Amino acid sequence: MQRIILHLDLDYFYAQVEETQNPDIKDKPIVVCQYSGRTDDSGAVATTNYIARKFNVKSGLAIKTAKKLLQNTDSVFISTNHELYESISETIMNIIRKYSDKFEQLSIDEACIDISNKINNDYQNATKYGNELKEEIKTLENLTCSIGISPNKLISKMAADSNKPNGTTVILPDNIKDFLFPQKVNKLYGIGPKTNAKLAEFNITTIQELANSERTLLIDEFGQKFGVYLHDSANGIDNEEVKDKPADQIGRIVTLKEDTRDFDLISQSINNLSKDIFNQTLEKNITFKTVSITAIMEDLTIYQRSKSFEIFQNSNDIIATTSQELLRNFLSQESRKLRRIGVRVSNFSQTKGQTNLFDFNS
Ligand code: DGT
Ligand code: CA
Ligand code: CA
Repeated sequence: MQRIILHLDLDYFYAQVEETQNPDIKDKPIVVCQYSGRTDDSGAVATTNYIARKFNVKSGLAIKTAKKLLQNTDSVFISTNHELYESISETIMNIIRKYSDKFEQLSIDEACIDISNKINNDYQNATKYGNELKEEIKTLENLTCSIGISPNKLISKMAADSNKPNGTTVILPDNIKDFLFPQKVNKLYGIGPKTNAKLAEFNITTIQELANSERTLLIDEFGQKFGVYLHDSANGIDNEEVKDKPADQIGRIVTLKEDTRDFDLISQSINNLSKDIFNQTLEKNITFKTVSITAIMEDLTIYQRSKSFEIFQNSNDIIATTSQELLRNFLSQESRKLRRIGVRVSNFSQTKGQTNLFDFNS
C-alpha cells in the first residue's frame, strides 16, 4: 500500500518568530545572531529573513561579514532567544501532531506525519489538507511554513525545500522521477561535499545519472548500506516509516489576552491548559510525577518552575492546583508582567493498555 507523507518546515524560523514579536521590523533585513561572547561582533548568523538573504546574508556567516554586507541598509541584528523558539516550536508541534496519529519531529522547526488514512489515500485531498494545517499555524501563531507531500519521507522533505517560503508542493507517485532527476546530486538528503566530490569522479552530477549508475559500483565505492541508500534514493525509493516516538512530556503554552500579573486571570488560562493536558494523558494512558509551568515575561525572558511528587499522579486537579501554586510562588518573587503561560507534565510511567504512540518500533 502506498503511503502519503507530509513534511513541514517553518520558514526562516528564528527570524520569523522575531517578526511576530515585533512586527515593526518585518520589512527590514533581519539577522538572528548566535554571539559567541568573545568580542562584540564574534559569532555566526543563526538565520535571516528573506529580505536579508537577498544581500547574501545566510546561516553560518560570520556576524562581522553580515554587518558589512548590510552596512548601507536599515537592518536589524538580534541575539538568539532559544527558549522562546523552543516554546513556540512546542506549540506548533502540538498543532501538527493533531493532523495525524503518526508524527515525527525532525528538528526544532521540522516534522513529518503520515496522512494516508486522514486523506483516504487520495492525493486529490492532499493540497487541501496540507493547506488547512498551514492555515491553522498561521492563525494561531502567525507563522508561515512550507510543506511537501509525496509517497515517502525523502521526497516530501525535498518537495518542502523546493518551494520556500510558504510553499505547498505535492509530488504524485508518477511524477517523482520528473521532480528528482534534473536536480544535482547534492540536493539529495545525506550527500555532503565529500560524497559529491567522489560521485563527480565517476561523472555523476545529476540525480538521474546517479539513478542510472550501477548499483554494484555504488556498493563497491560506498559500502553496502550507503551504496544502497544512494541508489534507492536517487530512484525516489524510501521505505522509512514515520517514527512515532513516545513523548517524554506533554505541554501546552498560550499567549495571555493581555500582559498581566493578575493571578486569577492567569489561573483561568492554567485551568484550560490543564484540562487539555489531562485529556491527553487519559488518551495515552499516562501517569506523571512532575508538573511544571513556563512563564514568558513581557520582555520575553523565560522562567520554568516545577514540582515533583513521590508517586505517580493522574488527575486534572493535581495539574491545575500544582500549576497555580507554582504560579503564586513565582509571582511573589517577580514584578514583571507575564505574556505567555505554559503548563506541562513529565516523568511518565508507561501504564497498561498502551496505544501505538508508546510502541517502540525497534
Ligand atoms: P528556511 O527553512 O530556509 O526558510 O530558513 P530557516 O531559518 O528556518 O532554516 P532551517 O530550517 O535550516 O533552520 C531552522 C532554524 O535552525 C533556523 O531558523 C535557525 C537554526 N539554524 C539553522 N542553521 C543554523 C546555524 O548554522 N547556526 C545556528 N546557530 N542556528 C542555525
Ligand atoms: Ca526552516
Ligand atoms: Ca529546518
